[in-house]
Amino acid sequence: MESLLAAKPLFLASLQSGDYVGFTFFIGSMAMMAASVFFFFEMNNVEGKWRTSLLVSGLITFIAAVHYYYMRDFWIENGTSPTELRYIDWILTVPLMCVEFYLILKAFGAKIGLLWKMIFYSLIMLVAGYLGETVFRDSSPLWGFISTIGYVGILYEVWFGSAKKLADGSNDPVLQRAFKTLAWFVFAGWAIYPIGYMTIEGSGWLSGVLASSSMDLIYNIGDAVNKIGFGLVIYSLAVASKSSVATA
Ligand SMILES: *C/C=C(C)/C=C/C=C(C)/C=C/C1=C(C)CCCC1(C)C
Repeated sequence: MESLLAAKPLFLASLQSGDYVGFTFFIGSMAMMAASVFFFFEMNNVEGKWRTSLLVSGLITFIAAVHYYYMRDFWIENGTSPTELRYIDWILTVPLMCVEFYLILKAFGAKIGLLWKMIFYSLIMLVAGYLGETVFRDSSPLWGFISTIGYVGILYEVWFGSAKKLADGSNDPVLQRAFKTLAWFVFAGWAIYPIGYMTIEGSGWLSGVLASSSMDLIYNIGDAVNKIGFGLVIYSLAVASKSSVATA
């Protein structure tokens, strides 16, 4: 019995004061969990056509909550980046964010091809980023560049491409406002991640300027802003469109 207790890892006890990255892993896992509960429960308070969008918002934060739970422990135990868990999370949640764009534009003629195109760009972005952080660490700028091509593809879709055109053609000011906010999240919110990536020790452009431990701090901030913020925009859209129907 005693040896069993001794073998149990006491992660909570080992969060050191001054471990700010560790703090953000704990805050992140709790915030993602709370956001999921919020989105799941609020599904009942929005009009039928918005329920799937809210469900997807909740799934995004829920998938992140589970990964943060593991990443937290990984960080406490090793003091290094949980790169694999991070990218497994992103490879699930980023395509789901593309699904959000597709869902809100579906009523205005979005085709499934748009969704696949955005998912394809996400895969280029994330696979190249993963390779640059792991196997090809010494040439991380090159892989960061390839990753950025995927990122720019998504940016193009939501700022100038077919997604943008569908939103413009919708004649729905509530949708247009929400779409614009989401497009800003992709432009400014997602741009947080490459900054984290550039802290890769040795080859990263910011290596020596920022400590390499700031990578996880930056990624954690990015995830909180983007996953919870993005979901809240969808939620506001659902609520606003309900009241605009009621007052019409
Ligand atoms: C919830 C997770 C999200 C929204 C993750 C987004 C991740 C990115 C936008 C990552 C982008 C990267 C680049 C554009 C270049 C360097 C490598 C990455 C993968 C950090």
